[in-house]
Amino acid sequence: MEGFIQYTFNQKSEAEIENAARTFANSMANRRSIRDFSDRAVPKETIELLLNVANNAPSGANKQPWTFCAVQSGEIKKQIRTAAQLEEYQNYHGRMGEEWLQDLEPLGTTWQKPFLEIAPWLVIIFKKVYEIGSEGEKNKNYYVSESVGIAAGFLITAIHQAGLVTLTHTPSPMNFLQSILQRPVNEKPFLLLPVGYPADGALVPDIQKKTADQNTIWF
Ligand code: IYR
Repeated sequence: MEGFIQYTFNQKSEAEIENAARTFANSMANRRSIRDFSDRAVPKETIELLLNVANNAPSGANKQPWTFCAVQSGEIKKQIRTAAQLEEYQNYHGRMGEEWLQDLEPLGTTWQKPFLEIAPWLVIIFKKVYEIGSEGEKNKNYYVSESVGIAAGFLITAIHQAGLVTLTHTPSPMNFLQSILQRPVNEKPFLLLPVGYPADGALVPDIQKKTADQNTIWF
């Protein structure tokens, strides 16, 4: 059929599939959001490979409505930390409200974000609300937040599988990322992921997740 090619399906046995699913589920159950980073370097090539995973995510009409900014520059990381902390200070001192602050208490978060300078890489994902064509015209993207959310999930998974750690950080509001990283008007900041190694002895909150069966209804 014109415009189609054969899919190369890697056929496994049922036992292999169950094994692979179990191994992967166990590995992913070990993933944690890390806020205490080491400054140990991660090669650019590794970040490139991880971004390849995210970039191959499915997206509405295959438009890939995202831009990844991979920041290693100490100068830019410092600018991002300063701007993020200015916003977060406001969040933690009134903007979030009591209920929100209480919900965050078990996570031990504060307005201070040292990981924005310490982590060797910051990956900032922008969503492209629309495309700007070669004549400056607006072209449509579809299901933009869903698509970019899926790509972000791929990236978080890839980071963990590679043996590195990250944090889904959403400084709020995060328009400052658009100006610091000089992104055009059709791109809006979506998520910031510091990527690297945990600090020696890094702690994570002792919190539990509901089990999948608590969140699943079978029909
Ligand atoms: N953006 C703030 C607050 C925050 C909000 C949620 I929802 C979290 O799960 C964690 C933090 C911050 O980054 O501290």
